[in-house]
Amino acid sequence: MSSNGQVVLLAGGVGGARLAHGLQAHLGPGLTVIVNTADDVERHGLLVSPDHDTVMYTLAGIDNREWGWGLAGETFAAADMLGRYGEETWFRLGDRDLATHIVRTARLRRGDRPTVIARDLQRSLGVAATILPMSDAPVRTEVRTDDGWLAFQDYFVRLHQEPTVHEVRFQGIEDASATPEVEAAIQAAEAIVIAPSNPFVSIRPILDVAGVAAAVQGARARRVPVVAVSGIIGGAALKGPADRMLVSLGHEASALGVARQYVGLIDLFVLDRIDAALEAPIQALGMRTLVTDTIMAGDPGRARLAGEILQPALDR
Ligand code: FO1
Repeated sequence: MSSNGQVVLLAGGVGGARLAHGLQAHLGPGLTVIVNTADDVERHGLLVSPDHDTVMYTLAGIDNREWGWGLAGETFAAADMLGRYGEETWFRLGDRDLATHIVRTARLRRGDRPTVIARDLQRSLGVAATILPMSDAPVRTEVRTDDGWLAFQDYFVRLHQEPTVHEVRFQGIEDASATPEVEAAIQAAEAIVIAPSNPFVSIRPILDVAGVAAAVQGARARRVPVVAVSGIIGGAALKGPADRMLVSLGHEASALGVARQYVGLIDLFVLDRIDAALEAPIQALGMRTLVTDTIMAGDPGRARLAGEILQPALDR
């Protein structure tokens, strides 16, 4: 495995952050994470960028491993005070996390680009890899439920992912384009990895940003391997609603159902040993397979899976 390789990871929150952490252990600054920003939300006048921040805190080693979001040892004194003022606090912003949103929002108001602000936040926390927002333009995921269209965090946090999702749309996607940094990272990549994140609400918005899917296809044309990792194991998502979304959006809740979302885009699909029986039908979609233990237990588990993915991807 090459340790100098430039690798790009397309990622959402928790699953993406764990794999990013494992990849960073091998690649250090050779890793660039292109992160979903369609989960972003305004709370109390501040812009919160959950997937970016989950990846950033994880790569800085200060993430809250119990929750899968936010900071270790976090407190909520400010949220409690906001509640006393009658503010809605179902989306809980921790005291230390608030500092990130205050700096981000103040700099946005001064006219700085989200990509530059994100890079400066990461540098302040000593993150070795680079985390790039998928676009500098605002994109917001909405899901259609029996009660109509809902903003993503209303569905995800306020309603605990309970409503059935019939449709997904990305407000603002028509005006979003890949930044020069995103294009340059994909151009320089020796391998592109799609994290075990939700294909519909974490990976799709990244691919739908103008220029991203085309850049990935351009990389494939240069024989750069594109690898996706299944976030569905034994028919269930490790975290989040991906398994239920697969079904309600008309697909199969399995690694095969995930692989079908990436037909024509990837060369290698990584699935769990539990799903080994799906290897042949996945190969029939026109992709190679790697069957391994995809559950990333602790730091060693993250680095192990990352190493197993990098081996076939970089040793061509
Ligand atoms: N998730 C929750 O389940 N409850 C919360 O109160 C919550 C607050 C929150 C604050 C900042 C942040 O960056 C993330 C936060 N998340 C919370 C997680 C977030 O909703 C998810 O990570 C996603 O957007 C799905 O990837």
